[in-house]
Amino acid sequence: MHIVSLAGGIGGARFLRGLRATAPDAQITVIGNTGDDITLFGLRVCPDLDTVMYTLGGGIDEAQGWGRDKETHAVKEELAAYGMEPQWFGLGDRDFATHIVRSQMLAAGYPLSQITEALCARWQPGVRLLPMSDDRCETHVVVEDERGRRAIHFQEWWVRLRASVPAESIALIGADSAQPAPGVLEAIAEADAVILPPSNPVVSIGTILQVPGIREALLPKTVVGVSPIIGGAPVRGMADACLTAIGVETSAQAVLGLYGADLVDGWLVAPEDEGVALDGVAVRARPLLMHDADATAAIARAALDLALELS
Ligand code: GDP
Ligand code: FO1
Ligand code: CA
Ligand code: CA
Repeated sequence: MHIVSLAGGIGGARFLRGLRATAPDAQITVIGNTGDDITLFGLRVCPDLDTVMYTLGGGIDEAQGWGRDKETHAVKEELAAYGMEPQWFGLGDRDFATHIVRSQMLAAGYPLSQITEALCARWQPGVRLLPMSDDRCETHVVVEDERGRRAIHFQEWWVRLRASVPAESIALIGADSAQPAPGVLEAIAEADAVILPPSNPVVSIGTILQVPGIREALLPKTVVGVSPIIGGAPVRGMADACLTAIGVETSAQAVLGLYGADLVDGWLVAPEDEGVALDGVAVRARPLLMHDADATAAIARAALDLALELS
C-alpha cells in the first residue's frame, strides 16, 4: 500500500510517527511544507522538513517539538556577541550542521529534493520525505505596527511577534511560478490513500495546496483529513490567528469547509465536535489528542481505515 501525507511541522510529524507505527508495511510519501523556510546568516533553514526528519529519525527535542535533542547554543551566543541579527530565532549548534550541509549543497546546484534525500540518508525517517517544491516560495504576512503597514517573513510574525499583531493577509510569495518537486505528482497519482494530518490548515496544508498542480492532483484521490481544531481551539500553537487572517472561523466545521468537499472525502473530528457535517464528506468522531504514541497511532489508524472504506 502507498500512502501520501501532506505535512507541516510538529502536528504533521507527530501524526506521521503514528501512521508509520500503525502501517509498518506501507510505503509512505510525505509532501512537506517549505513555505516556512528562511535564509539566516547565509544559511537556508527548512523548519518543517527538519521537524519531520528529526521527529521520525529520533533526533528531535521532544519537549519543544522542533530542533535537535541534546542541543547547545554556542554559535548563537557568539553571533549575538558580534551583534548579528536576527537574535529572535534560536538556531542550535547541532541544527546548524544541517543548515550548513543544505546550504553548501544548494550552492553546488543541488535541488532541495535531492538535498532532503541526502539529509534523510542519515536520519532514516522510514518515509520518503519530499519538499512540496524545489522552487523557493516563502510565506509572508502583512501586518501594521509602529513601522507602518508592511509584509514580514512568516517566521518574524510567528516567532518574534508570537502572532500577537493581527495578520491583514498571508501570502505565499513565489507560488505562481513554483512547480511541485520531482516525485510529488507521481506519488499522488499512485497513492492508495491520501491523509491530511492535523497540521496548520493555513500555513502548512494550505501552503502545500497552493503549489500549482498539487490540489488538482489530489481531487480524484481518496483524501481523509484529521481536524487540527478541537472544541474551537488549536490544540497547540496559534493556528487561530492564521485562520482569522483568512476570514475563517476556528472550528473543525470551518476548516472542513476551507478544504472543501471537492478535496476531502473523509474528516475526523474530536468527540466534542460531533455534529460537524458537509455534503459529500464522511465525518467520524474519534479522540484526536496525540498525547502518546498509542493514542497517535489510533488516530492514524482511524484515518487510514476511513480512507480504505471510502476508496
Ligand atoms: P507546525 O508547522 O510546527 O506549526 O506544525 P503543523 O502545522 O504540522 O501542526 C500544527 C497544528 O497541529 C496546530 O495548529 C494544532 O492545531 C495541531 N495539533 C497539535 N497537536 C495536536 C493534537 O494532539 N491533536 C490534533 N488534532 N491537532 C494537534
Ligand atoms: N520556534 C520558535 O518559537 N522559536 C525559535 O527560536 C525557533 C527556532 C527554530 C529553529 C529551527 C527550526 O527548525 C525551527 C525553529 N522554530 C522556532 C520552530 C519553527 O520555526 C516554527 O514553529 C514553525 O516554522 C511554525 O510552523
Ligand atoms: Ca510550520
Ligand atoms: Ca476525492
